[in-house]
Amino acid sequence: MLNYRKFVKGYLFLLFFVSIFSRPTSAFDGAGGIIINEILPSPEGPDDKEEWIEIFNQNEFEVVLSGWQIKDMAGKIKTYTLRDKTTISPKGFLVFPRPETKITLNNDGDGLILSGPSGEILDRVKYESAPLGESYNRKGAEWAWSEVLTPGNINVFTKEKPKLNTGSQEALAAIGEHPKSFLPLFIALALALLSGAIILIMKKRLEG
Ligand SMILES: [Ca+2]
Ligand SMILES: [Ca+2]
Repeated sequence: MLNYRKFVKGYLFLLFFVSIFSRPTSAFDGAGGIIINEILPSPEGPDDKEEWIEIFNQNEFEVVLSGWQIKDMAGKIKTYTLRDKTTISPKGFLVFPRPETKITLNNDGDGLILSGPSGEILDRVKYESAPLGESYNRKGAEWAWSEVLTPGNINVFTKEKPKLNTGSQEALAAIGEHPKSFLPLFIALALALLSGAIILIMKKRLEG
């Protein structure tokens, strides 16, 4: 015979965990969902004037980016700190031109790291060589070069098969956004199963 009290205890324990893990994330709590979305390392014109970096806010809320940083990975490494109180609107874009960031995107391979105010890495991208006049675009979990440049707008792709960058995919997996989104689902499922079991047991007890 299953112990009814044990089940109730377990149920309350689970509720406790749900209350901890399913707290809504605010703009200042981890600040996930800001991604490097498109970069232009090798523009048709002069690199030192026409390179740019686009970031995108996947959230449904505005995020304040005070103290956030963008840093490149190769050659002369430069860290750009976003201006204090910089905001990015819900589902909005921000484009940082090279004259502002002073970050050089090397045409023969480089990368970018986006980090939050505490230095936590929130996104990164790497590329091996940049085709002239093409931007590197995020396409879901993948990245692809595109002849259509869309600074400040939704990315557009002109090529059928994207050149995959496994490095950036690994980095994406490490960001931790996905496990976070699966956890509440898993807990909800566990709760549903447990609730079902409790109802069955109570029903049996009532019948008995
Ligand atoms: Ca360049
Ligand atoms: Ca874009």
